[in-house]
Amino acid sequence: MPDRFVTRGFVGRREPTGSAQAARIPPGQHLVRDFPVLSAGPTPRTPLGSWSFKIEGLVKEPASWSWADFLKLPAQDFVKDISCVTKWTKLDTRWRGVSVDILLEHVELDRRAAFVTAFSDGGYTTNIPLPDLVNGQSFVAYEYDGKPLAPEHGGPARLVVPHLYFWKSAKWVRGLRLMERDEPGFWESLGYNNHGDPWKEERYTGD
Ligand SMILES: Nc1nc2c(c(=O)[nH]1)N[C@H]1C(S)=C(S)[C@@H](COP(=O)(O)O)O[C@H]1N2
Ligand SMILES: [Mo]
Repeated sequence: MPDRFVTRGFVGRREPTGSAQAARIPPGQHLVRDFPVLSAGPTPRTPLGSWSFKIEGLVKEPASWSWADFLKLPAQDFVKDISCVTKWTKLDTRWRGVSVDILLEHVELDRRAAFVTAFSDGGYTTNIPLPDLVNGQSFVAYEYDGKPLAPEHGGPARLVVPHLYFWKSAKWVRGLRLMERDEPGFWESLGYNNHGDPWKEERYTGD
């Protein structure tokens, strides 16, 4: 980072680190430029040939895609800011993947469906209210920064729910289960907040 060796006053056209950027950092968070890895266990390595993505639970018929079928779904590029409850925020992360809206078009939701549990290889789960996943708010990503998503960051595919703390963005995600009631996932059972909005600092149970 050569910028560090230049007196700030002389870096004329550099993007100001002042108000515009600061306004994008949720309370209690600090900016990082690297991409930390936070995994509760070992990185699972499911061969793509046995990978699938499922939508199950309160749907008329479950949906399931193989890796090859998943790649045929309409994909989009997303540029999003992400915030981890351990207090780092990273701006303008670049992803490619499939909007959860597109995935849900393939199922008929039961009218009782109100919450979602995302489930992953390795047994990780996280719970998210259905309204927080729809209308362009979340996607299943398989590329990061123009390259296949690295295994330590959740590759081959991970959920990304950028407006909630990053523990809601399940790495190695294998499906979404529609449910009537909210059911705490892995971190939520260990004292983290059921919802996790960084702008409201919903870090722990009871925040
Ligand atoms: N399957 C799975 N997903 C996970 C985790 C995990 O341990 N296992 N950690 C969560 C947490 S706490 C964070 S902050 C982010 C970290 O993602 P990263 O390692 O790509 O930065 O992934 C989330 N998703
Ligand atoms: Mo985290």
